[in-house]
Amino acid sequence: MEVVTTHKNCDFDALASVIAATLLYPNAVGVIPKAVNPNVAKFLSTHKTAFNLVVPKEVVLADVTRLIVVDTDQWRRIERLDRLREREDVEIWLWDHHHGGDIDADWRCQEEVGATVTLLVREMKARGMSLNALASTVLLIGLYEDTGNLSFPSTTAEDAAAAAFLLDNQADLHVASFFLTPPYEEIEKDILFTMMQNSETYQHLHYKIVFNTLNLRQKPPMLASIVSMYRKIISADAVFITVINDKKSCTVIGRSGVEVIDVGAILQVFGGGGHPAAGSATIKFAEYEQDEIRTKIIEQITTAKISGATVADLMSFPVTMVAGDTPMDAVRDIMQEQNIRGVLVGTPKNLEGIIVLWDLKKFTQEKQWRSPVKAFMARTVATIAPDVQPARAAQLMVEKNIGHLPVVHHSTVIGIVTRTDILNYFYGLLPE
Ligand SMILES: [Mn+2]
Repeated sequence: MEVVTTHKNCDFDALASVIAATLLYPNAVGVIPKAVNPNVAKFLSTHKTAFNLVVPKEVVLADVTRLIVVDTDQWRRIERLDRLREREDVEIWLWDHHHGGDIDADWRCQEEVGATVTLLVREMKARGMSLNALASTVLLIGLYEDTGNLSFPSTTAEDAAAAAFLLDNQADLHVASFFLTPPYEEIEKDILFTMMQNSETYQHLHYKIVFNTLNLRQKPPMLASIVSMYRKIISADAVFITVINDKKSCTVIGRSGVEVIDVGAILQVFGGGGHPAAGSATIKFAEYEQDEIRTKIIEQITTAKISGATVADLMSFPVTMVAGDTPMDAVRDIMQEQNIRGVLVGTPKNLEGIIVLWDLKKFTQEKQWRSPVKAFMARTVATIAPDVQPARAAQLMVEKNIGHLPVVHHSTVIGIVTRTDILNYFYGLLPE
């Protein structure tokens, strides 16, 4: 007997991947863990009979010859069928888009795409299969959920092509959006409100990390999406919400909006998992006490290597600076000669202001050109540190609507980044 299964707290990508695998391997029985996400439960309550699905305890382990695991590569996330792990007569196959787990498969298709479903769709396309509307729809829901409707940074071109294939096979977007964006209910709004009131902020470098603990009498169906929304509302770079389940355990839900804070990797330490942007872990208090969890998360964030470029890599230096009494016509000549749009006023140790080309365009009278730059410069200058990621510089430029950011280290101007530097960096363009 062949069985396909997936992780506990089964989400739509997991469910869709199980269903896709039962289509690819018609002899395989789909096994869905007891714990499924609320929107999956809602879907199954109306659609279960359409698919050949059972729960783990219905499987006669002795009869299993092949176990196909989808959407996880960790044994501890598998309900009951993890007992097949040591059985030499059972072949283990794996389809997954995570990595770093302990499932040592005999055969595997494991790649970093936005959703596991994409890998299974690839195989369907290769076999020239077509799907009915129902199967296409559930696969599309899985794909959209894991890729944020193809918008998460983990999305690949192949995910989008898989979506096209599913739409070609009559996936129904009305049904999909019904399960992808269920309406918020009163209890969910209350939780969001509670979270807004008791957050604990931790600052690491320039990142805002927010912790929150929730004691809920009832776990609302949309908790994960409330947490995502919460992160955006409070403009945190990452949030970790501890939901107390009972006296024995809690579930930590993590969400991140920055690459450097990989919540999936962080929560893996507690036996959970997920992606860089979203993850969760169920933790027993016998293993970690509540305070320890927070300390451990912070420890991991602070020790993680910040890889990739920093502002120091893209800034220009030396920086052109002029004294405050420099006449405006001289400043204009400097801008023209050096082909720059902004000039700093003062000295590296004493930044007094900034004048940009735009300020000059407002000049109407000839005598203004003879006036000193200090009469026209902006005196409040936003600056940035050299060890910050370029994304933070971009964010600051957008927030303050400015095109120049002096780079300041130990109270000294050491360089400047401009909009052009940022654009060149993000689009991989070479400097002119
Ligand atoms: Mn997935």
